[in-house]
Amino acid sequence: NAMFSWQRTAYHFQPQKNWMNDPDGPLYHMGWYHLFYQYNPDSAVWGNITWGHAVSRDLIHWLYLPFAMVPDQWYDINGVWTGSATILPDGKIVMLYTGDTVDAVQVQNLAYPANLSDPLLLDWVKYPDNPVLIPPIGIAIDEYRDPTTAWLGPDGKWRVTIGSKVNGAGVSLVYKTTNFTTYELLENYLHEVPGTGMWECVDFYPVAINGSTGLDTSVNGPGIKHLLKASLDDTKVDVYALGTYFVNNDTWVPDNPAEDVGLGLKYDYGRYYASKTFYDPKFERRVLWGWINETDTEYEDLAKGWASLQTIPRTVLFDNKTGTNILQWPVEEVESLRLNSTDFEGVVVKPGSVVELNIGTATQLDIFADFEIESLGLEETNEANGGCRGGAVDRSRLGPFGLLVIADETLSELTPIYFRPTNTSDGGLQTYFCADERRSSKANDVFNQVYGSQVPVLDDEKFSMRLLVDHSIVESFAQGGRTVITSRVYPTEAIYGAARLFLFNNATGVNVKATLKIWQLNSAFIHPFPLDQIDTVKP
Ligand code: DQQ
Repeated sequence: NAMFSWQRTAYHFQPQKNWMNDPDGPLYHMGWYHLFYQYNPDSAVWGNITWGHAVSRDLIHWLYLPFAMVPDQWYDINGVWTGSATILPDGKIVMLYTGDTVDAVQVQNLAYPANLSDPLLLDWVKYPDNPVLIPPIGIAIDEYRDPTTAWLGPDGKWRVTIGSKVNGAGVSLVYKTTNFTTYELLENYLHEVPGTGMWECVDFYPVAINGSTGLDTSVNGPGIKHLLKASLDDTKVDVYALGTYFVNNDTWVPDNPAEDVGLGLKYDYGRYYASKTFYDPKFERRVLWGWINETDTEYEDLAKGWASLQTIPRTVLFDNKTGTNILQWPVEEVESLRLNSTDFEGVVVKPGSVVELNIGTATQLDIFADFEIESLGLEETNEANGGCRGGAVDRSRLGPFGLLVIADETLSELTPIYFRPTNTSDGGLQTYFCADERRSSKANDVFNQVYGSQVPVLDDEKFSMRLLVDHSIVESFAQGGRTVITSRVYPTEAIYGAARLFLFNNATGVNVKATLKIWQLNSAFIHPFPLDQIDTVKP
């Protein structure tokens, strides 16, 4: 539908048409990255869930393949739901996924590639004795889904964890297996957090405390923390915590109980859900996929004929400067889209002003921006930090300041991405990183709010952000990826050649000095695989 064509993106993964949700079973095999995804072949709203399938050499350019799995068995006829891949030491691939049965019971099923020597993994076989797991006693039949990638314990047995809910608490059940067809349920949960509700799409993996590489899922030992992530069904956010995994009884304990899973950090403070990581052996990194859900209405999604996107994949590393969070960063391959760049050195933005950055078209950008604040010598005020809530117009002594993206010349539409620091009583700073989407669209049936959270800014650091702008999406990374916000916006004026980029400073007591490097980004190649060439693909 041409009416909404400007809302399609140029380098984010999305199907040609219809509905997509969670990323499923991402993996690397014989030179190709595989992405499967929850897909409705028939409509732009959720339903008939099938596994879409696409492959890429570089995580940026994609080729759509025929569906990997469709709902065609009694144990998944209501949907081939979310699952994860495990690569065994001998190279075999095991896919575990949730099926919604003919009676709407959530069960876990096993599938594997028909031909492991096919780089495209075109054909998938469902294990004839599926399901391999059914809801155990005490677990509701509709609260038992999304098996993780398995990891190998010191006893030679694999572990898989599956999210659920018990008495309002989010829990993660643990099973042991040697063959992926028969399983033993452990007495303990991997972890449980009261009041957090149903845990969907649990993810569990090690991160190195010191080191710049990611770890394969079974790696354990000294110098390693484990990250536990859950997607909270009640509030539709992806929450995580870092902690210690005790192999003796397969339990996990958070470093800081006050910041336990669901009580502390989010992967992303914007529109983002049902994420999943995989280990990429090619570049020894852990790569995170996440689903960007819509904030317009179903009616509009049906009218435009499609809904939802995936983020640019992100590498995940432990932040050893703060010791309390991970760093997320767009995979390096996105840089292959870079065209010409423009530098701005020390642009001064006075209190209450806006400065246009003349870069031409501003719809496909990779922006690096550093900000320093210069006090105007006004009296210190001891103002409370309202955080992001008041939006970009909520003026205080030190902020907000940042960028106005996907804005039109008259600023009738704009999305401010900004920092809002406040002095603390001990003389330090507390900084929020925010995205104010309330003026991002003139369309009146779009759900708009201010998103964001605190971000640690260390003493020797400038305020720094990186933004990936792609027509109707902004992925914003503060301080090297400590705090991340994905914005899904629906401009009606700030489209194509009319989109502009500005600096703004709404602080009352500081000048802001901004230094930027901005690349125009090319579009990615995302097309159906040429089917006449499918049989000739070499690794
Ligand atoms: N989406 C899948 C479920 C999962 C949910 C169904 C999360 O397996 O729990 O499409 O978005």
